[in-house]
Amino acid sequence: MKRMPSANTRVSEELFARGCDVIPGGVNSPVRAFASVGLSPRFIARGEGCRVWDEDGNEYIDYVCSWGPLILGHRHPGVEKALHEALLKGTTYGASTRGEVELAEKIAEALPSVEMVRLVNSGTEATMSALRLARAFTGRNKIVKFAGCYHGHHDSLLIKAGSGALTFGVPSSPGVPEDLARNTFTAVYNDVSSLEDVLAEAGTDVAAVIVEPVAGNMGLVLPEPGFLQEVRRLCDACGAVLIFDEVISGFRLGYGGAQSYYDVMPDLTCLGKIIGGGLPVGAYGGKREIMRMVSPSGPVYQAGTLSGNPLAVAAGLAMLENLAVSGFYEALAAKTTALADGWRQGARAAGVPVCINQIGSLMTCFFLPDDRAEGEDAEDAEKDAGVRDFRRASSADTVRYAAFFRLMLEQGIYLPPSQFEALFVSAAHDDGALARTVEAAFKAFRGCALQEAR
Ligand code: KE4
Repeated sequence: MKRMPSANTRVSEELFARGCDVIPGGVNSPVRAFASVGLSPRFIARGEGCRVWDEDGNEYIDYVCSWGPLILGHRHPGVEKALHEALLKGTTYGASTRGEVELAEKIAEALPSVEMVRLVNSGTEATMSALRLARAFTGRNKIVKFAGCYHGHHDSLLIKAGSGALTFGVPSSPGVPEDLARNTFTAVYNDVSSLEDVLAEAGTDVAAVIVEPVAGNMGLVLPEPGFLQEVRRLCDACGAVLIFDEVISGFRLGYGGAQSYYDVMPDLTCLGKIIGGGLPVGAYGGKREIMRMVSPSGPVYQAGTLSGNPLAVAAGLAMLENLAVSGFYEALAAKTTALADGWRQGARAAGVPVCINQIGSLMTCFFLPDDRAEGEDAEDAEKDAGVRDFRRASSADTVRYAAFFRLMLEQGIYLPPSQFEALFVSAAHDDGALARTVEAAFKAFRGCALQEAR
């Protein structure tokens, strides 16, 4: 999409130009490039509470929050204090530390299905390791994922549904071997019969089914009532390991993650983001009988120079300590519900058809294609639209989302630069920031409608 010029971004644009010379796409993770919103990316200089400032001094209310880790906002005093104290002792030892044991204990205590945990350095490492472990534990090769769910960038999961009748996978990225892709099957999120068909097709060789219990990577899509319970039942029936990828939902949806929220217990859970308090951490954990197969207690090899890094562990422990507070999640959910309701009112007032999915402090505003029946108003469109799977999510109007994003950014509201991401609310988003955001949304929805009318 053409990059639109915008005022007062000279330093960000200079840095982006320099970055493009030495870093692929000028960024260290693709979504940061702002490609789908037609702007030059903002280079962030600092954050504080619910706000960030870019290199040109522009201030924004931040709803990316580093894609999830910063549930307490930027520079939380407790997290910062813990980091300072850890730093005074050193940065890394390549040896075990007290903090790693304490963080593993806290995770096992919080997540009902987790008896043992291994710390790694990213969500990708967590899901990659969990799949290897599931294959070793079952002695099987095939895995099943769901279209629209993202589990990091390792080969076995950069797969999309194959064409034609067979649903075995094809690579969704060059560099992924075809014959590896054939081991990955793709089902439809929220469609139990599609999972039944895929499992029937994959036969008795399915090692694992991996799912985001609350899907955050096609935009936010919630599990329909009973869906997760059926996934659990079908895994039990075929002997596959059920892996919950809770990299987003872990400690986000509640202190016990999605597995507690929906009361569905996976065999393995993958974590990241929040448990590192803003530093690089991932984790995978689950039943003892499975986890003890991981080296050195078992034959499944997995290792990491900085796994359980003392700084990241200190930040993670401080983060979790501040989350295990009565009423914390309820307050966060209430803030986000108010934000979602305000946006719905703004969209309705402007006659822009949207579907806003929200759970806890996660939210996505899907801009619906304007294929409403003649005379159907925005409210009906939202009601009957319901974005509940990848097909519906991927039909969202990304051009209109980009227009909305730009209009919000101009008003100092920094949203995820992609229609297919979730927006994150933190405890640092106070009523003033939320009210400002709703006010800006009313203007941005009106702006979208006016742009369309031209
Ligand atoms: P990382 O390797 O990026 O730490 O985690 C991969 C991952 C695994 N599972 C889920 C459910 C995830 O959402 C992610 C990563 N999330 C994206 C945002 N949707 C990270 C942002 C980015 O890629 O820059």
